[in-house]
Amino acid sequence: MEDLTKLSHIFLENISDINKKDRIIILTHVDSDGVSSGVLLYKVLTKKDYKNIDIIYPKKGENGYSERIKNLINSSKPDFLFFMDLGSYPLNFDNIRKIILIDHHKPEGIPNNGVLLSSFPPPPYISTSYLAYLLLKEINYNPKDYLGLIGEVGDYGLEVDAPYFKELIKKYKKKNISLVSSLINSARRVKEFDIETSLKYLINSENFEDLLIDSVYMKKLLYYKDVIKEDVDKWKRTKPKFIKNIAIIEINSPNLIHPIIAQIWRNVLEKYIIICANFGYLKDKVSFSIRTNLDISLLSFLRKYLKPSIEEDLGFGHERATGGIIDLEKWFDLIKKIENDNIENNEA
Ligand SMILES: [Mn+2]
Repeated sequence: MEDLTKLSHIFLENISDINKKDRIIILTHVDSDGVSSGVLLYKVLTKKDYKNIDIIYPKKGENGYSERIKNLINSSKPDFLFFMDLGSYPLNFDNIRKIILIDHHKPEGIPNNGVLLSSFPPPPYISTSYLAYLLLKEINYNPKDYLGLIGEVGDYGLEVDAPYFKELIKKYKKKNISLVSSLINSARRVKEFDIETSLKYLINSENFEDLLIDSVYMKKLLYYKDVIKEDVDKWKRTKPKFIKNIAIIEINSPNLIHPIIAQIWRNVLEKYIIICANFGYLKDKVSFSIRTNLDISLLSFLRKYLKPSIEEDLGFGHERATGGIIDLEKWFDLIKKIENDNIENNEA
């Protein structure tokens, strides 16, 4: 990644342009990194007396650059738009003074009037919430450290080599940070897609301890966590089908567990490309996740067979973690292409 001091200067320059009465929209991803990023920024800005702020997020199965989101943003006429943890694409929005993107995915371009603050490429592995924390700390805006940490642990786990990480993990304890992070992730994984609860859970906290007390939010999130655990247990033993070094696992769950199942198999079949396809998450669609431990680019792998598409959230993300949501027909076509390609390779 670029030098943090340099990035924070760019950040300060752009963030200081915002007037107290400006309309600000924070558009954020819905996983623990996204939700904690959005809330971290929201809390910093409200403390600084910016009053006209809303947090919005993509719907189930939607990404941050869909037509619906574009229309929603254009009709609510923000002066400033923050894009958190949603990647960066060269899409244009009307009449927005500035778009500030904070992210760690591989950028595909930048919107007009956009400034991208990115920790890509790693190392160090710095998630969006952690990058937001580091940037805001660097410019003395006093961000809440635990909000940065929750997303970092959600995306990259407990053994990260990032600034201040060791001391923060010690301060808040591995077990507790992991719990909170997985509670937030559970809200977006269950079929209810209850982001309002995970947002309120974090917004209502003044310090990390508040997240560990028995609240209505926590009760709900604990229930979601159980639902997901049970469902993962149910599907994790599904036998893969193999095409050369590609393992395909087909499941049928209403919950967003395909990334977890792919992750589990990634660690079992270390020399394989793992594709977990979920036929039950969205009606008439196949939602799939690709993971691998191999030193290859899954983005390039997938793009060999399919054109990346924003509407299908297809073929973006990370070199070792990507996926998409496609029609059944397109899915079977993809499998056919992979089969043909690998049979030819076998013969060569
Ligand atoms: Mn992230």
